[in-house]
Amino acid sequence: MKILLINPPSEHTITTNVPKLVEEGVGYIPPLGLMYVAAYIEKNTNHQIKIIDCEVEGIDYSQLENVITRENPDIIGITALTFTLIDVMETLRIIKKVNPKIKTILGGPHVHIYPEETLKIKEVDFVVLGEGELPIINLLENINNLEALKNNKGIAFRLGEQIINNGREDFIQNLDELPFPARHLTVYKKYFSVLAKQSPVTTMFTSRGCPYKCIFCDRPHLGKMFRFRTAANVVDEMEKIIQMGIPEIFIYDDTFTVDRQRVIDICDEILKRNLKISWDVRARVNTVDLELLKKMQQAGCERIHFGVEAGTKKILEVLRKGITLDQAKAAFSMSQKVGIQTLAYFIIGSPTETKQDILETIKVAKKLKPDFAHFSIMTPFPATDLYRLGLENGILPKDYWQEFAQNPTKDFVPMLWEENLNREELVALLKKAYRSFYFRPSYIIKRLLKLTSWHEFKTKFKAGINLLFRV
Ligand code: B12
Ligand code: SF4
Repeated sequence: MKILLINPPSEHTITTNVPKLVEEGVGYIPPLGLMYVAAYIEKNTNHQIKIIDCEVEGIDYSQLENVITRENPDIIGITALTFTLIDVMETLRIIKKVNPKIKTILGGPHVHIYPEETLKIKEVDFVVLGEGELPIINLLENINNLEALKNNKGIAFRLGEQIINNGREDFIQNLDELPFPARHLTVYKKYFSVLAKQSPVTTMFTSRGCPYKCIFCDRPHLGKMFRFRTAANVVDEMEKIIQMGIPEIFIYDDTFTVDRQRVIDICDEILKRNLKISWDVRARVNTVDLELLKKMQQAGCERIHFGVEAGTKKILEVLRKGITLDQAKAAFSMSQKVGIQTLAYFIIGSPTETKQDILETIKVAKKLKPDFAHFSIMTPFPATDLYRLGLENGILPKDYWQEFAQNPTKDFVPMLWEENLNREELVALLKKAYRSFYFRPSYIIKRLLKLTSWHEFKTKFKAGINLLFRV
């Protein structure tokens, strides 16, 4: 069979209707989930498989119709985020227009949260819950024999009037058994990011699952249990990436530093093999120390993204972040000391937060002296504790995400947490946060002095101009 995996055009991503001031993902980031699924299919079956990333390949909807007609696949798989559902539906509509016999499979976080709602979309034939690697093989074996799929975990579908859904497959325990993501099936030389020092960039996952309990966060499909790959396996993948001519890696693990010894082992392995590769990670301020950071820097770690979220103890507690401001201070100052760049994330408009609290967050953001700061307005995401809390206490009047999943509309605007401040006030404070962080002469001079290449100057200059015109 011929299988096409599609990352749809990004024309209707649901936003919070808040100006997108600085976007972490300015650039194009590879569709890692699809690359994992593709690699597993390649390894375990003889089916033909191809990935189309409409975003980076510059394919719009009219061109997509031609691509599907030309490729003439039997099956098409798509990743669905709640926020990309409108684009997913547009893609599905085109697929069935080209050939109604093409079987469609959706995977990703959205379908895991809302499987039954997703199966109400008539163009969806199957949804794959949780991690896609194991269920997709069962599904491909029996795609024309629904009776045989009836008892399988991880696959949901319509059978007559009934919806068959046996829940997700057990999590993969030994992540080393997975083949490396199928980068070779993508236009891997075209991925880049404003944050990167070099291009092209790629992404990696060295672990799955985050054990922490932040109230606003949900990664439903990969679970809360931290599962990790061994250092040798991680560094083998890095070697393959270098051989492909890719000099920089974004490690997108939810929290790279959960297990200190594993981080040291990975760094030692990179150093032992003498690999020249730049990488960055997402971590928590309470999981780093000077010795660890030094080791990471020696092994090529360029940047760490830390979620600080708020500048007051009160809000950190409300968010169940499990960090203190002292830990934040220490983490940023140690990173600076060893020469690792930092990016700090902050959220404004959290439960019980006042204007005074937000002004304090802006102050703390400047005091920590990160290289970059990212501010956003609290938007309750589906299936989070925050969303449940809002529904319970009436701050959020109705289950609007479920309604959206059932009946997706282009003009949908997610609610904010307007307990003390309304949308306009929050947007004004968000703009203030960006202005006061980025447009300080001391900050601008520091950044100019840190530029190391023409590529870096060009991408960062473009992002700076963009910001200037938006705030
Ligand atoms: C990297 C990342 C990004 C990158 C790159 C996106 C990309 N092209 O992949 C950037 C920064 C661009 C980004 C942007 C956004 N992101 Co994002 N992102 C992530 C992150 C951190 C990692 C994704 C990843 O690579 N996972 C690793 C792989 C292995 O997992 P996976 O992709 O889920 O795939 C597995 C399964 O889901 C399944 N599967 C997935 N697709 C398919 C398809 C088929 C056919 C099958 C069978 C199986 C299958 O099998 C895969 C292997 O097991 C996740 C959080 C997380 N931990 O997953 C958030 C996450 C996916 N993002 C999220 C959001 C909200 C966004 C934005 C909307 C943010 C915004 N406001 O702009 C945008 C949307 C961009 C877009 N148009 O797609 C949410 C989605 C929540 C939801 N309910 O849908 C997540 C879960 C984070 C969160 N809770 O906040 N993101
Ligand atoms: S915000 Fe980060 S640390 Fe908190 S639960 Fe989510 S992934 Fe884990």
